[in-house]
Amino acid sequence: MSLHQVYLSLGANLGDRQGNILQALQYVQARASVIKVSSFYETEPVGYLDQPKFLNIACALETELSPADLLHLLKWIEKRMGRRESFRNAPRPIDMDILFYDDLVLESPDLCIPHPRLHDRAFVLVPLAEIAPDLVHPMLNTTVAEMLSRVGQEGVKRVERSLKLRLEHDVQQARPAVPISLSRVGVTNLRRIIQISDGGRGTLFYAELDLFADLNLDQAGVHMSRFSDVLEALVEEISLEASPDIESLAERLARQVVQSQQAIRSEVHIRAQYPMIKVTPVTGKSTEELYTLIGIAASNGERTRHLVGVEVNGITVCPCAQDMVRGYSQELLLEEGFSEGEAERILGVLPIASHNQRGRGTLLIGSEQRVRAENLVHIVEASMSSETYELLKRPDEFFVVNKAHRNPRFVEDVVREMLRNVVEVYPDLPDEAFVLAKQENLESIHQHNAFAERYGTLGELRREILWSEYVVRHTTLEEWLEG
Ligand code: PH2
Ligand code: MG
Ligand code: MG
Repeated sequence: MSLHQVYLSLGANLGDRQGNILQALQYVQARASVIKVSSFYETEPVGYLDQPKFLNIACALETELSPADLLHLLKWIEKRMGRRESFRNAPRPIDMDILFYDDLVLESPDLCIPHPRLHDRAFVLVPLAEIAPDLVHPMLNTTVAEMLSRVGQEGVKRVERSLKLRLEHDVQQARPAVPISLSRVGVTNLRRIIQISDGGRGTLFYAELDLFADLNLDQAGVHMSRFSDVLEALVEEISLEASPDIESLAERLARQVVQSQQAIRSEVHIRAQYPMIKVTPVTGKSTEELYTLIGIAASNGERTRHLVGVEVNGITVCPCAQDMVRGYSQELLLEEGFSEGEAERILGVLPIASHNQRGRGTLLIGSEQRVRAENLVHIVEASMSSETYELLKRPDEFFVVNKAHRNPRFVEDVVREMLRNVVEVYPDLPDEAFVLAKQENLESIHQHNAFAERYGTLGELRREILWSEYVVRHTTLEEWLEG
């Protein structure tokens, strides 16, 4: 089915004129795509003069409908919206006229295309020239702009779309009943598709965003719509040029939130679903894994700080249950007549059963220096009993089970492994950098989860791991973001 380019003129002079035109545009989209819509114009009535002023627009459509079917649809909409049969040029809640249909010329008793009076009607030509000045009339061979230059434009006035609303006082700007400042006010769980270039071409990701600003004690509310404004403007900007990484996107947003809210401080959190190709350990098959990429930023207008992080699933094996199984196996071997030494040797060689769980590790790093999220994925995976894969052929499955049972780890162990890996892998990061490592295990023998976390500056972590000094104070994420 081919698509036809159609131009319509819409007019209304009864009831809620603007509402009627918008309603008609909504109905027409049941069978056509609206490509362009002109501004709204208030126009003096032409033809039958003793009637209210009109509101007129022009729009461009794409549709598969034939001219007759399109006319049928437009008549249906007019009727659906309460238009009654009346005399020619009578006032009406909505009038929808076909101006052009491709470059078709058609003269039939109930439909003429192009519209026979369009070339001398300013209320048609002014809006049409706004969206299609170079369109050529297939019979007259002149452009819309040329036709417009030959008619008087008086009686056609561009108007802003508006509602009969009195926006006298701004409720958000009013004084609150309880004059106390708030630490964070904003929107959470805002869902968007974001674009990250990551070195190469831009890739689209599904993301959830939280945006906050602080609020001073003499203002009732933040402008919630400004958060979406900021995001919308930035999304438009990054559709031209993707952000290099999730943390710089968070940072750009944080800066713009501070400005638009006239806040002292802002904070932005982004979580995006990030696919990475992994290769299975034994059979070498490629499989796609989804990781959660995290970008966090805070700004006070002058200075901005950001973090990059990941959330990764893996498997952990319980060391404590494994130790009990080991003790039990040793008893069995001794009962079977093996010597203590033989039993030890056997238990040193064979894998030993335990219960295991799906673990979720989080690693965040805050630094001016670029840290790649992909690298953090591998650090977290290496810190659990074993990484996992979406696709596992049988030998791969055995690899995972065996690896996990040879690396039994509690949540505490996993967090400590992550920290040690970060300290040893990033000697080049400064002491002021921030690290947060967290592990949550979905226990298989309980309904509850096990949890462990450590946060602090890299300097604090180094003092403990490298110099064995006990650091009592752990710098929190909030403190680090404050700077
Ligand atoms: N429509 C008419 C007749 N006169 N005048 C204005 N200003 N706007 C219209 O849409 C209009 C008109 C017949 O459809
Ligand atoms: Mg008409
Ligand atoms: Mg009509």
